[in-house]
Amino acid sequence: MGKPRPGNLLKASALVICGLIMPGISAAANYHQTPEGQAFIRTMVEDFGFDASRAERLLGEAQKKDSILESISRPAEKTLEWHSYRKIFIRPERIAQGQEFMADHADVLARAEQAYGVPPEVVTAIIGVETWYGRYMGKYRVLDALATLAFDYPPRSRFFRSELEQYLLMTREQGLDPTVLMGSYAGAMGYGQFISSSYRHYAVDFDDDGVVDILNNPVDAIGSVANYFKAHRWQPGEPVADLLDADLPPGSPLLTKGLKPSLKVADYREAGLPVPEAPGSNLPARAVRLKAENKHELWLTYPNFYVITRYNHSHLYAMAVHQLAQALQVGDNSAR
Ligand SMILES: [Ca+2]
Repeated sequence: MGKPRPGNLLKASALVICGLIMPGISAAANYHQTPEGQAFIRTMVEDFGFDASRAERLLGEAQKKDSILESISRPAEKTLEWHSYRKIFIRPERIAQGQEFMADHADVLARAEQAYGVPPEVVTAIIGVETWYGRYMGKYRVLDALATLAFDYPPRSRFFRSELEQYLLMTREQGLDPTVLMGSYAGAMGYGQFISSSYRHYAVDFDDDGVVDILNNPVDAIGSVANYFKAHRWQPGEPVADLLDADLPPGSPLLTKGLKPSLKVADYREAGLPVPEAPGSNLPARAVRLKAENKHELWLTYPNFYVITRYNHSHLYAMAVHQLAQALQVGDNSAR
């Protein structure tokens, strides 16, 4: 990302989980022989000290995947209404397996909360939405995904060339083989589906074994997701969102544009909306209207909701994470 955006990738995992994506036709692309590929190799050599023949060999190994180009143009967040999107994520199996994940990793999740201030159910919900708790971390080679998008997808080629560059740097730093790591169609990796730049910026060695491994090591993955949230200003103890027993007409000035809250809780209270007592008047807030089965739901969302959208720039995504986290927490409480 010019700015890191692991969650871009989320879009990928949602579809993978739906079983909509199959790795399809691939072809030797000979990216190392194209002018763009040659320029990329020069950058790796001149700016980052890569060996020219190694950079050339890596790029030459990358395969073009047509299915990746098909997938990137139709992310679930842009094609589904809330009630359909919700069904992908808020379902009994995903809640039950999330509770298992929380029980299996209770100590690590508690340590992550202590270190980064992010509750166990929120970290678990992210990993649950992204990869079904590590069960589906992507079926494409990251090298193929990033090269295909870097060199055969003009609308975002600049971004993906940068991610490919970050990927080669990250694998070098961590001593990982860039030809074997697997990820989503957009190159997102591991339990929390970090893209390369986020891997380099936010992933942490949470078990202190000297390697940052969010693909095979759930301890590093948990610490890394929590660190990402802290870095994007998750506020411990602050609310995420409240469902209001009210509606607003489409086009109301209280339904502000943009994901970032631009009004305050007080503005919604003054407009007569039944906002719960807890959120402070000065807390930034944004009303979000979602299409349920037979009606609309009106939610008041707060800065922590916005933080979830830093993982994937979609309010549907953030609401799915929030509701899954709540479901996990309810189960956790009832088990005590
Ligand atoms: Ca580690």
